[in-house]
Amino acid sequence: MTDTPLTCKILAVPVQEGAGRLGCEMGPAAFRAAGLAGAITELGHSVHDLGTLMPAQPRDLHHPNPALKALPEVVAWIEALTEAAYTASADGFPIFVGGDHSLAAGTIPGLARRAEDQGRPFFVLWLDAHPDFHTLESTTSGHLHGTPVAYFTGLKSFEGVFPPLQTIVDPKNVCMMGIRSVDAAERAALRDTDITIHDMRAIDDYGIAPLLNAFLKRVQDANGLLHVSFDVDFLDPSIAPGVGTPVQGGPTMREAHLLMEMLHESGRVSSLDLVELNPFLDERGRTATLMVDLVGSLMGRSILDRSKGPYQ
Ligand code: Z70
Ligand code: MN
Ligand code: MN
Ligand code: MN
Repeated sequence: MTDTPLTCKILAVPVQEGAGRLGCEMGPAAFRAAGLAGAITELGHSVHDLGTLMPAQPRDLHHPNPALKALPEVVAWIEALTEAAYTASADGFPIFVGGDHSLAAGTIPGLARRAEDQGRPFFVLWLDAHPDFHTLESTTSGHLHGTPVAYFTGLKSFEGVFPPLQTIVDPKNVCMMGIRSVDAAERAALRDTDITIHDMRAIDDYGIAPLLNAFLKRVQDANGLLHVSFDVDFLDPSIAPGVGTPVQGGPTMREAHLLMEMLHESGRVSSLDLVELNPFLDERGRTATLMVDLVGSLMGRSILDRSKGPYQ
């Protein structure tokens, strides 16, 4: 258990070109309005606002898959994000506030490169209804937010199109939870990876806690750094309606808080993506407010004082 105060560095990333619906670019504003910074400082941490990222200059890019949407624009965001994530992770605890999930195609390679510099194994916890494991060839929607995991785990499809990866994330170090919407091509491709995938079936069968504990033990044993990539559509849409691609049958508020509390207690989390909040589709800010509450749990809020350990 760690209660060391953190220096959180919040970077706003209003990318929405990777998603099929407009509105994610308002994500950072909604997180701000819902009190993200205050929820963190209230717990004794400090917050540095890194402001709003701008994408690089889009270049002419072509790919044989005609379905691909906004390829030059998304690649321009990824270029800027990779650099920004690398720089921001030199010290402190970076929080990347999106924006759609194509953001993770920039943050994760930048963070992985930093971890490699520091000689630390790098792990990713992917919280999402979707595995986002399409290649540039396999996506039929063409929405690039459906591709980041295939890219940062080093699939060849992206070579010469997305920025070259300085550090590939070992698929064995990636754990997905909450998965319940998988396209046929993703399902086939996931059979051939070493990614740990806990779909909703597994969560129903075993519960969040033992599945997460097993992964956290691996991170602990390796003295690893852990990045959490939190897609809001991980949550059940009955509690989190403000997303572009809601999928029924997701984790409850209680499961999500438990998960965040356990992550806090592990002391292993070193960076965070908050993505796919779509304030256009939210109901009176309830999704943004819930997400801020969940960040509070990740940052150390607990119902009772647990400093003497659990269940004393
Ligand atoms: C679908 C596609 C997706 C996030 C939706 C959905 C992908 N597999 N990713 N929301 N974050 O369009 O490729
Ligand atoms: Mn989509
Ligand atoms: Mn996603
Ligand atoms: Mn998703």
